[in-house]
Amino acid sequence: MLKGLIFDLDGVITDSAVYHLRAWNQLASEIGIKLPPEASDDLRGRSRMDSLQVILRYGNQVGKYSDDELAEFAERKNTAYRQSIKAMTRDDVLPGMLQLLQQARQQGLEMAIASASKNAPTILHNLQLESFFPEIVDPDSLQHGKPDPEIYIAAQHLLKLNADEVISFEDAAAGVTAIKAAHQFAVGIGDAQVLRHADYIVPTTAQLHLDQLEAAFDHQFQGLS
Ligand code: B16
Ligand code: MG
Repeated sequence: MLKGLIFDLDGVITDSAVYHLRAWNQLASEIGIKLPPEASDDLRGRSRMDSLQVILRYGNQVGKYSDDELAEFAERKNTAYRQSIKAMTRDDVLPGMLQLLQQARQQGLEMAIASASKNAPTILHNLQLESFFPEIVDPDSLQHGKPDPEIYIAAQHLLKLNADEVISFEDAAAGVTAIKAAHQFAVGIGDAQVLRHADYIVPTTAQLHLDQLEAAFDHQFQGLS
């Protein structure tokens, strides 16, 4: 039986993924790397330092910099990113998400955030969504980033639920892999090919409807029993 929903933040609740990409592109060009279009899917959902390694790989620069230099690059990107998210408001919640959250709350479903972003609390504050999410996984408490399942298992434990009692939402292939490795029901939002391992895929958040999600979840659950 469905008892909880676990949400990724960037690309699911709001489109801060575009701000991440813009800030990474800026940093990449400053160190002489031109990112190809497919980098945008590779960067989604990865932790800050993992993202930096993805960028260095694209520029054949892995191993070129000291830890201090890497930390300075990450800090530079984060400063640019934080500047972009300052102007976010309730209007930046993606279509359909507020209704989904309100309906879920009315039905008594537990909700948590499983975001790799250390900026998640700031974004939730700017979007005025803090009251929906008493439980947010602290990414600093984790050993491994997505696609490792750790963050989704941690969110499920915060909600005190079992894997077969939650639906988790992702826009990133790495995130869907993480959800499936946690044995949870995965909803992918975005490109059907990129997110093909999800249990249920929609092109945008506007196509998310709680009744349909519950029907798909129940169908899969019955199929297993
Ligand atoms: P920060 P999510 C992820 O958030 C982003 O998708 C990813 O692009 C970013 O690098 C990561 O957070 C870390 O974010 O630099 O703000 O700590 O999709 O897991 O909500
Ligand atoms: Mg995401």
